[in-house]
Amino acid sequence: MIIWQIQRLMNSARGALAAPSRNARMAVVIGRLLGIAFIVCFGTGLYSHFLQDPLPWMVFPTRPIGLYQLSQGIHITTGILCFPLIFAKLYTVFPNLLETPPIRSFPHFLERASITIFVAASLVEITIGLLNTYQWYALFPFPFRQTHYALSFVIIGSLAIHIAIKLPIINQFWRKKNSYDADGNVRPIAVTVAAATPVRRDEDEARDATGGGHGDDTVAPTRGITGRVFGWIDHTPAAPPRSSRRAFLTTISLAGAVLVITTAGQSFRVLDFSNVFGARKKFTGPNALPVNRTAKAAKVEETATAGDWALTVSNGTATKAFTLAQLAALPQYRVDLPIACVEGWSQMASWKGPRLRDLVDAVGASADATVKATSLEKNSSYAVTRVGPEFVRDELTLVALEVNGETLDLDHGYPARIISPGRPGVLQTKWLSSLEVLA
Ligand SMILES: Nc1nc2c(c(=O)[nH]1)N[C@H]1C(S)=C(S)[C@@H](COP(=O)(O)O)O[C@H]1N2
Ligand SMILES: [Mo]
Repeated sequence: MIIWQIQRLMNSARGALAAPSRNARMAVVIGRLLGIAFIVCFGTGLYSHFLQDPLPWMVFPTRPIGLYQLSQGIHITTGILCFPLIFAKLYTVFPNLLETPPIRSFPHFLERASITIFVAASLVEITIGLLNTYQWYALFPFPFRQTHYALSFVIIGSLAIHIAIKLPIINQFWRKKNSYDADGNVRPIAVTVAAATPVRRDEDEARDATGGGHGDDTVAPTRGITGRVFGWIDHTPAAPPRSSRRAFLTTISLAGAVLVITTAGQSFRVLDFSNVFGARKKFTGPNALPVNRTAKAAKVEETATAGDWALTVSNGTATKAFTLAQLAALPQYRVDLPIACVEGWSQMASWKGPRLRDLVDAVGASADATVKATSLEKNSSYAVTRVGPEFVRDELTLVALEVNGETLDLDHGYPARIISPGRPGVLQTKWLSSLEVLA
């Protein structure tokens, strides 16, 4: 029968793909790491998302000042680490793609569908995330943040289904001592549920071919083609060399370490020296600070340097305009706060200027007022931000006029910009034009 022939072909392909690191224990070991990475990315991603798109009742911590910087640094670094982990995991389970028959039952269909969605969504997610750190937004024709956010739920949902389905295998191979026999061979999968489709061995097929009778259909697990109930085929060849399993893990760890060492310096200062692939390099740029969007790109060169620039501060009908000289004549504060970009790079800087709360109090803002900050920049999603009361009232939130002991460079938001603790860089509006107190 043609089906059996295809099946035999697939089986021999699986046999050919067998490798010491392609076994259930390895899948669980890598899967655990990947699971942790996904959950960390999901949590830090949600935090970043809601800071930018808060639900009405949300209030955010303003201390420690580096909280967002840390959270986003972890988000990006863990996301980058997902690349070697996902490829390792795919390598480990790859022969299972050739499983035959492709779909045996409804649960089996669910299992394969959820894995397909999970793998596809994950690869898209980490790829667009990585491209985003290099600001290659133009490469994809959909809004980055909304897509990245929506996909994360697809991933977490299909991950939950995947884990639920694989629980018996995860459980069996969770601990090292349950995973190997005395010789260091990976134990076969314990098939605990009667198979919906009887497991057939090659001998059975051979007998079929020669017209022989059927053997016992309920076969005890044997290495090579068993464990079908939950879709796992153990691809370990007869004597799996422990050393090559170790070599596999070492390779992945090395790949991960190299990626982290060469990129995480954009987020973590200790690794600044080895940051060669990170999208940003610390302490480069005007005022010894990287620039995310230049004044030229934002088309504010003229308006920001106009002699009649003034910051309009309003609360209903009460309006005051502050010239640069008037802003500089207010009580000045110096604060150390990081710019922490959603794209992962961050840098500490020393800012100076009046407090935001002093400015809005001059027009009678209430203690729980939200402030809308508007930039001179037009037609940009970064041009307007809402500053929640926890940030407006914070003594560290400034309308900065200086950074690192110098007048703000035009590219850093001259004449004035918002700087506040614990918020993403994208909300630290540059080239301020007005502050409006919202009721
Ligand atoms: N008006 C305006 N403000 C802006 C931006 C912008 O494009 N336009 N970019 C934001 C982003 S994404 C970041 S990370 C910070 C970077 O500040 P810097 O360029 O001074 O380092 O500014 C923020 N403020
Ligand atoms: Mo940013």
